[in-house]
This record gives sequence, structure tokens and C-alpha cells, in this order.
Amino acid sequence: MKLATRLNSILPEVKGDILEALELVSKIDGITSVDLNYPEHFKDVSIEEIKSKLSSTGLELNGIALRFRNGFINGDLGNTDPSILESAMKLSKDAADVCSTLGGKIITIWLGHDGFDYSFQLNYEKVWTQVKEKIQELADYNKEVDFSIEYKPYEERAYALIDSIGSTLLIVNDINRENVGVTVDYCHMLMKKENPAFSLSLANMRNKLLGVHINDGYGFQDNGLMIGASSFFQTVEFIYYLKKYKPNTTVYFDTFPLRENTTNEIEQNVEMFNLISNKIDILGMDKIDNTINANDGISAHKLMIEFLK
Ligand SMILES: [Mn+2]
Repeated sequence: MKLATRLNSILPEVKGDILEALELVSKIDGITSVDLNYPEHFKDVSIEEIKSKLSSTGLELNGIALRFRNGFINGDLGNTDPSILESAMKLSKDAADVCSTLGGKIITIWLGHDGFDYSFQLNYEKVWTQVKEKIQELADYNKEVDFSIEYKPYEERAYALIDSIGSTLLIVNDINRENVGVTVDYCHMLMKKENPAFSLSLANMRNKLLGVHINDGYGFQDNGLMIGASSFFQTVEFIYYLKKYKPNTTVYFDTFPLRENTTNEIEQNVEMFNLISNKIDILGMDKIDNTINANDGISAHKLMIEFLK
């Protein structure tokens, strides 16, 4: 599996210099890939400069994450103001072009402002249809890249439009394009009270699992804790299914080291991920399969004890 990490963790340390951030990340053992945010990471540098930094550091660009800021506070692809919607589409298409130019594979779409805070605030049917059609338009505009919806139940809005694995797979089905799928974010799934391994399986069954963000939290906010810190054994189950279904995928550490040394924090994530992955191998995928198929709580708990031994 390839491992990517969040560049915004590093940026404050290098005074916002994205090229220096890439340099720093490339020196961390185990990190192979990065995601860039568009447009924020492209503000002060040219695409050429990023391209040459990626190649000199040997980092692979996994993809680009869309960032709708400032003007989009009342809606992103679901904005009901035609001129704001037009700029949201322009931003998204530009991001797809940049992604292709840099050899990236995936555009991550988090529609943080598409949702509502009040009853009678949103025309659900109209906005759902608009978001569906706009993502169709993006998918048809650039077929070289995949467009992946990262859902989150709330924050920025009280209710997000696309809030769960169910609504995400529903809109992906409505969109009906080969290059549109789902990015699962571990903390977001905990916020929605989903079991992360189950949501991952639902996306994978439909061949729609395109992106994986891993972190940890307590289920109320997007805490962005280091891997395994809060829900350790659910993390083990999640990584087991990742190894089973997507052994060659890129896993992105979406953690927020606000008070921690950033390099050390990323190293902890790498170490924990690899430790869990190795422990799963030692236990054996077959043995875990057999336990699952026994469909028994005691056997599942015995597996936990064995894992910890
Ligand atoms: Mn995420």
C-alpha cells in the first residue's frame, strides 16, 4: 500500500511554502505520495515548479482535493446563485486539468457548504439534482481522472447534503459515470456512527471505493487524531478490509497535529499503520476470514486477544 499525508499539517512549520513542505514530507520514511489542495496550494507557485519538486523528491501525486473557500459559504456545487455555481465549476474543471498535467489520478470532492442549517432552508430535490448534474458534467469534462466524493455528516453545515455512505452511494448511482466514486474518511464515518469497515465494504462491493482517508476520533467532531488512538480494534478491522480489497491503494493520513511535532506525528501514523498491517499478516488473512464467517462474538473477541498477544 502507498502512504500519503496531509500537507497542511506541515505548512505552518515552513511558513506556508508548499515546495518546502513537499521537500520535508519526502524525507519522512514510508511516505510515498501526496495530495495537493486546489486552489490553495497553487497560489504562490507555478504548476511547473510543483512538477519539478515532485520529480526531484520522488513523491507521487495521488490526486487533488477541491477546496471551496470564502465565496462558497452558502453552497459549492449545490449553490443556487448561478454566478457562484459557475465559479465552483470553473474551479473544479481547472483542478481536473492541473491533476491531469501533474499525473494525478483522483479529484476529491468534499462539498462542505452543500447542506442546510434550518428547516425550510433548502430545496432538497432541486439541489440534489443540481449536484448530480454538475458532477456528471465534471466526469464527462475530464475522463482521465476519477472524481471521488468525500462525505461528512455535518460541519461546515448542521446537515450535509451528502452525509453518509448511503447517500453517497445513492448519488454516485444517480450520477452513473464510471469515473465517479467514494472517498471514505475514517473520522467522518465515526461522526455518522458508521462502522468504518462496513462503509468501506459497501463502497467496494459496488467497485466505487476510490479514496481512503485514515485518522481517528471520538465520534462527535472531526478530531483528526493519530491512527488507532481512540477506536483501535475498529481500525484493525478497517485495515484488514483494505488489505483484502485494495492492497495497492493509497492511504491518506488525514490527521491534525495542532500541538504535536508534525514530523513525529506523521512518523507515528506510518509506524502504527505498518504495525497493524504486519500483525494482520502474522495472524493470517485466512484465520481472520474464518473468524468472520463463524459469525460469533466470542470468537471475534478471542481474535482481539490473539492480536494483542
Ligand atoms: Mn478527509
